[in-house]
Amino acid sequence: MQLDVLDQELMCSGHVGCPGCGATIAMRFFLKTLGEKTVMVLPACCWSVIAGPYPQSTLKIPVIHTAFETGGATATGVRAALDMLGDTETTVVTWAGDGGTFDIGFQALSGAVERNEDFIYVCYDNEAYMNTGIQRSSSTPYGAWTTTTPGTHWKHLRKKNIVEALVAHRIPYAATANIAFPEDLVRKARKAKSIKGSRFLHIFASCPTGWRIPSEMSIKIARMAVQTNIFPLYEVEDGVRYTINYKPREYLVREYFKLQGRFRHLTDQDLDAIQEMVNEDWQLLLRKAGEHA
Ligand SMILES: Cc1ncc(C[n+]2csc(CCOP(=O)(O)OP(=O)(O)O)c2C)c(N)n1
Ligand code: SF4
Repeated sequence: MQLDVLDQELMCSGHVGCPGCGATIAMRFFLKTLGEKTVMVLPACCWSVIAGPYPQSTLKIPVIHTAFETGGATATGVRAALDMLGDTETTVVTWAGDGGTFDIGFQALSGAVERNEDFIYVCYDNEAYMNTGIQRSSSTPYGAWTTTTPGTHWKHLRKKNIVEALVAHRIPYAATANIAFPEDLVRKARKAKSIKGSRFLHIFASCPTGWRIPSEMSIKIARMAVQTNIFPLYEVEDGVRYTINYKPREYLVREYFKLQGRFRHLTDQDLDAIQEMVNEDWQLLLRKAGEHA
């Protein structure tokens, strides 16, 4: 399939992300789709650094660097200011990591979407607080090593289901996307842009540095997250209408886990337990979408 995106690049070369950084790939596709009439709010995260030091910027759109916990509130203010100016064309976007979304920015995000503020919130999910040295977040998956879940204290809790938390607010549009499925990502970014009110995109973005993987494995591993049902591709409209966008061919989760240093310590028994959790979550999603296994 040919990728139907604009030829324009709104992200220049020369960014300072690590080689193979999924967060940079996500940004490139997203901005190509959104276009130049976009204002981006960036709470503290890797992207605060990737974009480059002021006055330089790898992004050819206006960017507001803001405090870690304020992504939802800052976007609300930017939208209100644009409305005062009579600007109805510009799209306001918050672009935040999982720490800034699942944990520390959740209050501002929840408040903003409960008011159905008119903006797109994108969480690029690398499954830990990477910018400050790989600390565990509530997005870190069961089984993962991080610097705050070291040795035998690897994370023994499941990843928070952030899309379901947003769906509970009954926002007009919530969806998952993945850097290894660019056509799907572009379609969802375009759809989000066309809708008014609060929209949420949860983009799976591999992090070679924090996941202890070679940079050239970034896309393969992101693809496997979908193929194993660890990160299903789906969308939810108005908090009720579920559509599953991709039906995987039952790869085993251990194939995904064994490629990553952050899961190296897991035993066969641990992997069996994780497989059961993934199967359970998939069955639940099928039921919500009104589908059968
Ligand atoms: C209130 C507050 N606490 C802590 C920090 C330090 N800090 C800056 S970026 C960051 C990690 C961000 O993690 P995440 O949102 O997952 O994005 P990532 O770095 O993984 O891209 C932290 C802890 C901060 N800037 N503000
Ligand atoms: S630490 Fe991870 S998310 Fe941050 S720039 Fe490097 S690869 Fe990207």
